[in-house]
Amino acid sequence: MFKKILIANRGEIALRIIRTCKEMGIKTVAVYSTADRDSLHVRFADEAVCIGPPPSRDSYLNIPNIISAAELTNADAIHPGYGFLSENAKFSAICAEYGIKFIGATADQINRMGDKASAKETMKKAGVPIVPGSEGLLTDVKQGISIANKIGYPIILKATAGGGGRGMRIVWKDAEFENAWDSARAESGAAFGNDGLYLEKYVEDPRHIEIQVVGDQYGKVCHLSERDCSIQRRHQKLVEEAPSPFMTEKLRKKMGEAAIKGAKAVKYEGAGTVEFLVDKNRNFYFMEMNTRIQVEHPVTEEVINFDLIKEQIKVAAGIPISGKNYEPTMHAIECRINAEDPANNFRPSPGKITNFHSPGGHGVRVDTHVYSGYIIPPNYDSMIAKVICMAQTRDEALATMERALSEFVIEGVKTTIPFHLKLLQDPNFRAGNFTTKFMETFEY
Ligand code: MV4
Repeated sequence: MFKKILIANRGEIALRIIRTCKEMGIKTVAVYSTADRDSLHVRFADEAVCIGPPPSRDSYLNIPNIISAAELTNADAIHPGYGFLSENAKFSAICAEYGIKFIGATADQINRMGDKASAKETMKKAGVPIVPGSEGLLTDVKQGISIANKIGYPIILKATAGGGGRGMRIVWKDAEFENAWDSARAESGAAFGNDGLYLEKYVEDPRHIEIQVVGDQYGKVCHLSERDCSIQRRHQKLVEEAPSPFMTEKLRKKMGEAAIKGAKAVKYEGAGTVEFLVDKNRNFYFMEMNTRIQVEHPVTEEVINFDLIKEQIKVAAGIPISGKNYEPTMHAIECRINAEDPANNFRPSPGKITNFHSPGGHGVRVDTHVYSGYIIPPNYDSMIAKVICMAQTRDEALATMERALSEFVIEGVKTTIPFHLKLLQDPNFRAGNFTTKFMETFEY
């Protein structure tokens, strides 16, 4: 087992990782930018190294500084958390080169899943259902229009280097194709330095349901059931839950098996997530595979009573998994609390938290790094807490969430708590009746 892990991240996920390391008897090294001097991850870790000024590219994305910090402190592994360097193939490769275990995917696995068109081909070959579309990248408008007519409109153009919705265009008819093509190409070229596009049938009004998987170093892969992440705004998830209110036992078995097949095809090692689109008839299609721990991992932890960070560390250390799959025995919902003003288009609201009282009690978990007096820097993501409520049924978990959010006091900055309280009143949300389009019409 590792003796010392460097956490190449900040905020709540850095704390989350430190907590599990402590329970496992592993020493921890925090890295921090000068904006995060007073952060809890710095205080909770056994050691801390400053890696640069506030901008991410100079600190949390600064590979030489992070590797130096690991060398200096003799860390034998690096946990990248989510975001930042967690899906950076170059960083994964450099860690390997320096004999530091990267607690995440190998450079090869990251590259194979990072290019969306080739990830889709890999999944297709493995027998995972995919949305009908172009085979690989499109060469020109003419070919695109021809394929669109074969599969039928509406279609969606996607950037192969994309994800998170950038470089995506929905096209309804031939006449719109060329404009969509030009703007998607320009957008993806500017955003990713890669303007490769592919095309697929547009699935109207789908749900976003993802399967958590874990693979070990010996080719074994299991699934740990699903999360429903359909409540999103501009490709930012707001609420996640497990199990999905749309799930059936039969569908979980099929999606779980598909996710395992896909992960095995790339000899996946570690914790990963296979994202699917699910249509109203419960047809499901591979969308993307994330090769990292995700923000919403706690909902899975709560419904199967399982520490996913501990599992990541164990498989990285070469411990084999049992191979059994997990079924949810509880219901869990997570509300992301962002320092944003929901009344003003979710505009970021950094600054000093003047008063803070965290909810608690039965069935309530709060993952956060903030406290009364904490100053939210403007440089990073605006998520300041995750409230995860769990109970035996969805209705009870919703009631617990309502109670927990109404207990939560955060003063000095605007937060998304009022938005969540309103969402909890919505009859369709309460009924589990929602798709990825929900936020387009929800009034708050
Ligand atoms: C789609 C789709 C409908 N049909 N693909 C959005 C992010 C990117 N990862 C893939 N996305 C979508 N791909 C087909 N063929 C609809 C979306 C989509 C979406 C997916 C999941 C969650 C929220 C979404 C919001 C808008 C569009």
